[in-house]
Amino acid sequence: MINKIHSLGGYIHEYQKSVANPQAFWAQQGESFFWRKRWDKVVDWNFDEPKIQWYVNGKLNITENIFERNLYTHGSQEAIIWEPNNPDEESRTLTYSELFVEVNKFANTLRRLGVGKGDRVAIYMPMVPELAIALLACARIGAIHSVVFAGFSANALKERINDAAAKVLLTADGGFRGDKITPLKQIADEALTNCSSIETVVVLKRTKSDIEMVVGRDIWWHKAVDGQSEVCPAEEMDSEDPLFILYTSGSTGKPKGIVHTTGGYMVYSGYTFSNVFQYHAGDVYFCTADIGWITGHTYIVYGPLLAGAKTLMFEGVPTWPDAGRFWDIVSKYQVNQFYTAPTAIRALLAKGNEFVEGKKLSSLKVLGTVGEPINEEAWHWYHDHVGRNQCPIVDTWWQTETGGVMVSPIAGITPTKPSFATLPLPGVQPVIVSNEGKELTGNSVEGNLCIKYPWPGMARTIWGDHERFRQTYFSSYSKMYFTGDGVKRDEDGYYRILGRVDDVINVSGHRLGTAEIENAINEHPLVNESAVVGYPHAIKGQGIYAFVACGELSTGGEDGIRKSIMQGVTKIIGPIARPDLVQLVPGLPKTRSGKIMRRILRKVAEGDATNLGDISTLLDEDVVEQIIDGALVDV
Ligand code: 6R9
Repeated sequence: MINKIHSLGGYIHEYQKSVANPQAFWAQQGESFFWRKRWDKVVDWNFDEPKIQWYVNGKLNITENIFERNLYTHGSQEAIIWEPNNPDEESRTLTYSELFVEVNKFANTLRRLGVGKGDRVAIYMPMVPELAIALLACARIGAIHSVVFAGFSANALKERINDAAAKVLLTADGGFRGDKITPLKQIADEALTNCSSIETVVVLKRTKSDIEMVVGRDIWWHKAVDGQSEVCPAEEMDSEDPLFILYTSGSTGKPKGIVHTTGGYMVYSGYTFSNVFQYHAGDVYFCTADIGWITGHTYIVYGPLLAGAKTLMFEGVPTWPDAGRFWDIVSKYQVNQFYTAPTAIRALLAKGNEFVEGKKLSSLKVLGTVGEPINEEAWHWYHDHVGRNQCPIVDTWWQTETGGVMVSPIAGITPTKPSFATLPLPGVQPVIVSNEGKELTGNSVEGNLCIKYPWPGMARTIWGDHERFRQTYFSSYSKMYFTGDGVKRDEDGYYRILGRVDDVINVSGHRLGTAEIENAINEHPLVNESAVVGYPHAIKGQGIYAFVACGELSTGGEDGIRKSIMQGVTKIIGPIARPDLVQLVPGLPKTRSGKIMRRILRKVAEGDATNLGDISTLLDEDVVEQIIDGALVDV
């Protein structure tokens, strides 16, 4: 059993303990799990190299903690409840015992394909139970999974496969999303024309799309699994052996392969899941994220399953067949904890109340949000119309790099305030730092959010590039992890996340690096250069505004070019990175030393050209005038 907080006093007590003696605190949390060999030392760290090790020399397998540890008590209970894209298709459930069998069989399949401890397995799949099975099968045999969100393009998939030098790719013939089918295998084939490390592609039949199978490389999932043993001994892992790689965007062009390891991630995902959502045995928990993102890894798969929970996995989208789909699912399965993103709430709010009214939502006890700041209007709608004023909202702040929730209310225990992530979880020591690197103590302060002590779930490195890891997170402020977010601590000591302070934008809860999008735009043959900024968007939170300087505007005129630029980005990264607005400009505002003055572009994109700040270093003021004149938002 994972230790649970039951009261505000209990939270305060645990928090104080965790700061006074982090090692004792995390040792106590570690005790809740099954270790083949106990750790010698709880933590060994410095933020200079940086070196971060938790549960040093502990030996374990995370799947033994999900299965062997839970089977006696939970064997016949549902582990995964799966709701298909189409409400008319039959749903599926897998009990812990059934899931264990599937995981073992697939783990044996992978072993037979020559996958062993430390090998990388790339996963490009729709939201079906086999996706969760794939993750757990990798973990069972010590292979490192690298899930690539099924909305990414062939090019993005290729980059990620090559960066990790994955040996096997797991995919499907296609994926259902609303009334569309994503041709996953076809996209994978395109990616694989340039991936020399891949030896085998395992293809799950899902959409029954017409696909090509490459002889000697591709095998069907069901055929590969057929006849495999239901028993697969777990590989013994060191606490610090990598569990998975997950790519995320940063302020420079290339995506970063964030590496999470086994022991610390296990303790952190299990502890935070049980506490933040106040999960009780028997509850049905539904997180609407895709397993292609960290939220899905930690709070659809690992956290809930470690806690022996019933975790609901949904294949489809919130607005198909209509905008009541989430609420139909909540009522169908009597969901108790529901976790989604502000962008989904805003999209559903915009469709009107008729889709939520009249739905049977009385089973709901806790509502959660993640991915971006939640605006007050969305918070109140969620609270009043979905939660019917009965459910606490947990606004959970965290990142791919943090592995699990960092700042959040404990459901029903921490008093909430709309759009505040409230207080740090036990074991988390946030600090607010000025741009000059000075720690701002006390309340009513605003600055950069850093963390000054390690926690077990934190990333350990960037795959293949530890120096970039150091540089990105540990060089801005001495001896601290820098999150890239701005934050305010109000008069009550509550934290409100203000959004990114670096060149990362957050579109519908998806992190995108502006440089990554610019690189894609610049591939267009007519483009000389470009600058991308975020702008306020009613549904997506931030939209993508691209300022693009072209040479000749001959082919197809301005509209044609704008369209082909958008298509180019979709092809190179994926539809999530497609700019909402493309403004063709005569040039970009630059300083005399040739730096793009993004501040000016951000202001224009926000629709405010009144106060552009100091423009004395600007090379050519006319360019700014022309940009303002041609702006695609009201300035
Ligand atoms: C889990 C996840 C991380 C970035 C993060 C921040 C933003 C996430 C938030 C939030 C305000 C919240 N973010 N949760 N901002 N309030 N509750 O989303 O990971 O995809 O890596 O994004 O998302 O800006 O730095 P990831």
